[in-house]
Amino acid sequence: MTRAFVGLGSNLGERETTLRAAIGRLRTLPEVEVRAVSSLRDTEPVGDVDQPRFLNGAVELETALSARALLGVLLELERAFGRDRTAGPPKGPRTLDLDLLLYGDATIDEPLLRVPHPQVHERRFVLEPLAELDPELEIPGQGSVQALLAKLDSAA
Ligand code: PH2
Ligand code: MG
Ligand code: MG
Repeated sequence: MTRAFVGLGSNLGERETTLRAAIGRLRTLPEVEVRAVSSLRDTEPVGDVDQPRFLNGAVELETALSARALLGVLLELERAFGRDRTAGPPKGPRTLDLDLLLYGDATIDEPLLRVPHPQVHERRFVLEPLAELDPELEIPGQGSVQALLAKLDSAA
């Protein structure tokens, strides 16, 4: 079993209903155990697309799935909740975004799968929920989530 962390995001439709339902679906998977769920927070959109505010959070899992298989499950859930990757800009509004943030202490650099998720260490809307789940959590190659948050706080 591998400990993994998944980032949750939504900024279209009934955001909280969607995120809670997606967590419920993760709980039904035989190869996945949901160990903890962070609080959900309303966040300012980050990036250059003018879009609605997000609801963000994170979940801690134990899984028997490989990182690739887990990613497949996450993409399937995004589709099941109405995510259409062919519509709109790549970083634009979405009903459901499930990002594989961490998979054990693995570093994976494949065209369709990058772990740790490339922007984890610089995004408050990801680091805060992770710190709530485990402040000592290490982002491979970047440091602990609490140290990374402290760095963001001290940045101008
Ligand atoms: N996701 C993005 C782009 N910008 N901003 C916030 N606050 N939360 C997100 O989840 C988010 C974002 C693309 O994945
Ligand atoms: Mg995503
Ligand atoms: Mg994302």
